[in-house]
Amino acid sequence: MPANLPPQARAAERRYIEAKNLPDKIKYLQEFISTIPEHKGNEKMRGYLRRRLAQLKEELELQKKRRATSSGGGGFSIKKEGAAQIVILGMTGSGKSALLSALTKAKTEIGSHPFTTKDPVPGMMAYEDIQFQLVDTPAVYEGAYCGSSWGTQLLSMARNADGILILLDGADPVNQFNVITSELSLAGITIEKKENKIEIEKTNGGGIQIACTGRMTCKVEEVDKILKGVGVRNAIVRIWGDAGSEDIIEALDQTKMYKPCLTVINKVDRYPEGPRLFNAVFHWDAIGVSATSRIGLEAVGSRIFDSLGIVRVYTKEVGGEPAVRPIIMKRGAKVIDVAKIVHSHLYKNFKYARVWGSSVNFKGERVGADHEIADKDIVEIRIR
Ligand SMILES: Nc1nc2c(ncn2[C@@H]2O[C@H](COP(=O)(O)OP(=O)(O)O)[C@@H](O)[C@H]2O)c(=O)[nH]1
Ligand SMILES: [Mg+2]
Repeated sequence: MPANLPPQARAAERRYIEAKNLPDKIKYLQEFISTIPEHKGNEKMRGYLRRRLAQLKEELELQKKRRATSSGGGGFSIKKEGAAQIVILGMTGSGKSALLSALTKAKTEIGSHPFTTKDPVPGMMAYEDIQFQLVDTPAVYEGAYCGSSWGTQLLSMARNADGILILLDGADPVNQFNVITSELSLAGITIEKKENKIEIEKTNGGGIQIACTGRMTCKVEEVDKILKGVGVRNAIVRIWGDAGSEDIIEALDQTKMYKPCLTVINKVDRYPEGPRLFNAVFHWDAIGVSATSRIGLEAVGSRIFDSLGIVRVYTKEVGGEPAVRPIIMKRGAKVIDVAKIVHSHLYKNFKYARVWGSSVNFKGERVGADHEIADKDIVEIRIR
């Protein structure tokens, strides 16, 4: 492992990680690679960085193309409505349009010939007391990320969405999942929540502390150097599973965008073994449905809700009834975050809150600003 990178490589690495735009990222990554001494111990690192460089270059091309096409108008854009916008991604014939029809009132064409759907079509799907906006789209195809037609627009729509629903044909779920996730990856989108693997929490002192549940494939001093290189002197680095220096750099490099994702395997009426085929290959959560035979559809709403990592909060005034419509917040949000969203006055003068729901032990329990709310909590904020 590159334990002894020369200072100019460290400096280039730092500029690379801190770069705010793609051309700079590419420039500094090239510089970084060229300053890493060529010996055997560095090969894995260089290999990883070269692949990353190729990806960044492709992304830049994509951006240029997008700009060129958007000036001519005609880019896909669907105004967001409801609690979240979920873009349905799938290959042609997987049943995207059939799924939208089954779950919403939207009118969309279901075809027996490929590429029936030419433009995105939104529809609202009710889940308990909220609604999700599902968007039916033209098919993903191999090479979509650099495609000249709708491919790039489709993937940029996925970037803008709150979540993705990957729809796989039960006849061929493994191959389709591979194609779709690799197109997403090439377009800079990841559906794996990386924060779960490595978390870097800056602290005020104590140096660099590492907590790793697996095996470190590089020396602790190496992690130390990488972090110091980007100006982080004190931090707790939590790592789930095995990790090496490449993973640390990747964790610091935020150019890949995470999107919550629900994977759905369609046509279980005809291919009941689809989910089993899929699960034999991927350790990845997926549900089986049939859009046309209406099998398994009741699970879709709650699974979308779970994958988004959101909670519903109902605010309440003293002596009043809870609001009918919930506020949608990120899981992990605290009472003070609710106050901030509702009104700056409540936030500035926050004293305590009373909470009804599963996050407290008894109804109307008094809690402080840092109390973490749970889904369906009712919150009454008291001010000074
Ligand atoms: N057997 C079966 N066929 C389905 C199902 N869902 C869709 N289809 C059929 O698959 C074909 C393609 O569906 P469509 O919704 O147009 O696919 P899209 O290209 O992904 O929008 C149509 O002939 C549908 O009737 C399903 O759950 N079971
Ligand atoms: Mg369609």
